[in-house]
Amino acid sequence: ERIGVLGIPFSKGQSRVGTEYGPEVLRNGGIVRKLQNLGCHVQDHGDVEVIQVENDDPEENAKNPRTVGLTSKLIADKVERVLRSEDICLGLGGDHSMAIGTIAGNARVEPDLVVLWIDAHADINTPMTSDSGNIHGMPLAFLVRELESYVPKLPGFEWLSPCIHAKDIAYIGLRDVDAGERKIIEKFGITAFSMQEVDKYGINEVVERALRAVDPEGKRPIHLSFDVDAMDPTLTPSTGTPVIGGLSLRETYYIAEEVARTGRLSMVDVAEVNPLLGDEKDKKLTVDMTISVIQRFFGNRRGGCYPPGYDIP
Ligand code: DIR
Ligand code: MN
Ligand code: MN
Ligand code: MN
Repeated sequence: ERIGVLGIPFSKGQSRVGTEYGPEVLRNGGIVRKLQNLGCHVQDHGDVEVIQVENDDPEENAKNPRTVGLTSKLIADKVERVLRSEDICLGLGGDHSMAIGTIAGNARVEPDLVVLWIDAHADINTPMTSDSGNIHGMPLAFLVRELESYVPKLPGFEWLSPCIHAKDIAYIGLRDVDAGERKIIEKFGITAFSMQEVDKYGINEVVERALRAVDPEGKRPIHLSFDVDAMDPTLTPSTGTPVIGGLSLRETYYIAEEVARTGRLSMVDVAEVNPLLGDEKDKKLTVDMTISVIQRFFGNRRGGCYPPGYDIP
């Protein structure tokens, strides 16, 4: 399997410094070598160029709109390029506004993709429903066709048109959802498994239902967007908006192993690692946990695995 790794050193979709160092700490943690050890053919495509627009005043309450919008276009172009030559793109963020570009770029290559969004948050605020004005809480609103009339064209976003349907999205891990987001989920019938449903049905049932809801026939490409705050903050403390009561390591591994097993992953986003938050121990734990989950998405199974072609020596 050919994996293209792409760094997205970006933080302007939210207000804390640090997520721009996500790609660096994940690379330093050995992510490329660890994927190679699984037998994957890994090509590191370096970092996307990020843009910083001067005097980027808020528009319709959204902060840094030009910076986020124009950087998202560069991300989309680069993701498209990577996916034309590789089987899967691994996008190392970066705050979660990165998904505007990664999903837009992926959809150019895989127009029939579905989105699995693993997050404590729904990230589907429109600029008007958002309290924070942070665009990392809005990426899906810019991408969903049914929301087009609810979302103003922000400066920097002229290039973007919505590319997915509300019914193509499934959430797992939600536990901090704003009122406007909840209304959107219900009004447009978005599949959403909060921690309440994870507790009620168990992670195995939740993953199966999520996959079946977006793709009953099991043949569409999967864009997996993983916000590390989906996991419990005891596991990934170095992140900007931790929420207690999150996914356990085993639940997260289960999601990753099952999604890998479909063989239909086209892109994995890894968002919101912020190595400047917490102490050294928090940072190391967050990076270690994140890398261990990424490996599960690319074939590392708890039951054991070996590279293609391997036999008993
Ligand atoms: C909140 C928090 N819903 C917002 N969102 C976060 O700012 O829109 N997303 N933290 O990851
Ligand atoms: Mn989140
Ligand atoms: Mn569709
Ligand atoms: Mn998020």
